[in-house]
Amino acid sequence: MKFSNNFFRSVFLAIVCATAATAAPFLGSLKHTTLQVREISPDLVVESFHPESILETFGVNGVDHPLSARGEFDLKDATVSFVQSRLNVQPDSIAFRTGFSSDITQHAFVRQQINGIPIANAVANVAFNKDNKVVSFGSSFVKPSSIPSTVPSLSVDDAIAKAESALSGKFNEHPPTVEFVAKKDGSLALTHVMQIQNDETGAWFEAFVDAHSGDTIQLTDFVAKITYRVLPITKETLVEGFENLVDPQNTVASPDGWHSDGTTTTTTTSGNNAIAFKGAQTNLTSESSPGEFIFTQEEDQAPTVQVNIDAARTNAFYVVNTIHDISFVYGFTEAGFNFQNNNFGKGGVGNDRVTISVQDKAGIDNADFATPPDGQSGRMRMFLWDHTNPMRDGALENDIVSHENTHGISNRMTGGGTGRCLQTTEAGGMGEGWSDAMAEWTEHKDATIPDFVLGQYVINDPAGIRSHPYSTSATTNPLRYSSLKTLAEVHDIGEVWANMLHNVYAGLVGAHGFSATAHTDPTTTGGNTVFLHLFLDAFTLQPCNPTFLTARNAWIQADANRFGGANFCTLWTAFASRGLGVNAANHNDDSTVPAGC
Ligand SMILES: [Ca+2]
Ligand SMILES: [Ca+2]
Ligand SMILES: [Ca+2]
Ligand SMILES: [Zn+2]
Repeated sequence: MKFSNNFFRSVFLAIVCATAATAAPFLGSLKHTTLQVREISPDLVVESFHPESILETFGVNGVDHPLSARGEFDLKDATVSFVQSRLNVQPDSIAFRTGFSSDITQHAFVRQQINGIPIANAVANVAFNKDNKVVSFGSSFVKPSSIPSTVPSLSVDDAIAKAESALSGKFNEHPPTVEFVAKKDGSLALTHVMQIQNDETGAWFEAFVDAHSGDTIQLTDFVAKITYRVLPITKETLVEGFENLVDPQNTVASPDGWHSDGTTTTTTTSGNNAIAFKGAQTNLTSESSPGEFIFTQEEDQAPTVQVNIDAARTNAFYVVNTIHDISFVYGFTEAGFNFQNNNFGKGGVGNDRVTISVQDKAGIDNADFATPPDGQSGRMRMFLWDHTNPMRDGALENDIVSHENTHGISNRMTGGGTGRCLQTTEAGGMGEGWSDAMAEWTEHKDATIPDFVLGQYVINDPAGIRSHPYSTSATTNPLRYSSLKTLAEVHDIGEVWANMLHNVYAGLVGAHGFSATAHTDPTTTGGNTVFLHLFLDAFTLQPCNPTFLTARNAWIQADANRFGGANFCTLWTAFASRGLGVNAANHNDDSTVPAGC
């Protein structure tokens, strides 16, 4: 069987462009897709490099791997042999990291290694269908131009001290590792890798300190923030109305409910999937009466009066648990790197429920979510918003809570639980887009496709906090793929992606109608059900640090895997309608759909 030589082409391209960057401005689209620039201080700008990732997809039937003729299928052996043959690399340069099976596919995540030391930003992911055929292959493997000594000149303690000083934070005791980092110039650096946090600012980095020079050369930023536009305050009230919901938990996803980890049962906003608190994690909301968390928000009172704090903790706890249960039945499971303390023996790493800090004092007019690797809690912080008097609480706008929570899903599912794979500007931008799109998904009530506005309650403005509503009208929302030429900020890029997904959603609901029970029943057939399946399935297929192009291709392949390609033309038509057609590239629009669509 013949294999294409995409690997060397992509490495070659990356090196050529890196060299060209010294003489001419870095090609705009590559800057978006391979770099993350963090200005830590006037003296320290860290330009983290992520080798260009490729995604190959193999349609409904998939392709063989070199061990296909064997009777027995072994995920690890099959993956290593496939990657080896595809990239023409030695088997000892491929380290199997983790794998799991969804209801329709099997997934493996590997990393490139040299002398047994992994290259942090050179990874690959392979998906197999139920017939054990390869259906997709993502890779950011590199061909290094030089390799430093594998014996650190600098001790790990010295490296930690340097990172603490450079990043104005403290080492958080998470065990450090030694890993290579592939750099923009094609060389490798040997690094000590450790997590540095600053409790005051909320910063939470994974720092890669060169084990020879002591410089901080690469960062993983675990924190994703929501941002806002400043708009005139209006008088309109947008509270949509509280309801008393009885037993909203889905016991398929949360077998012991929301207040038990199987051993300990609470009567507070603390459980297996999440803990909602204010200040210290001991400051929880307790039941108002046995079996009830009924706290009626006093809109005219400050958010900081007791009943409003309780309403905020209760609502945030409810939303995060609901998102847990929805995403669980669509594939964000224990083995799929989700957030739970007890994994009930079903794989993955536990002890990582979402911590929800309401009315967190670290910020204002914002919220954020930090996604460290599987096994460390996702950290959600909700702030107050001061556009109104009294101030408003982000924990009471479900859009905001859902948006933040979805950062945890996209960051965990892309790349197999490392939290390292939505770091480039373009991938981080899509991260914002997925978060808005998930918030929108949860709010649909029927087959109509109203324009969606995010965050109108917190700023008391029907226009919300984004530049445009998400809309099927190109007049209401003119954003297209080519908008990325002029957008550099992750939330702005996210709006382009979220608007495309709004149109994908509209196409699917137009084709299949709406399932009212899609939140709990993934076997329903409505377009909203189809959408959420593809939404989550595509995370696991796409490569580390995807682009709009590879993310789109992951959706197409996800549809091939789950629905036999039934939505091929619906998906292409929607993406192409916003410039992401067959020939789109380098942030140039194309509206072409495949032949036959
Ligand atoms: Ca977990
Ligand atoms: Ca809304
Ligand atoms: Ca809203
Ligand atoms: Zn965000």
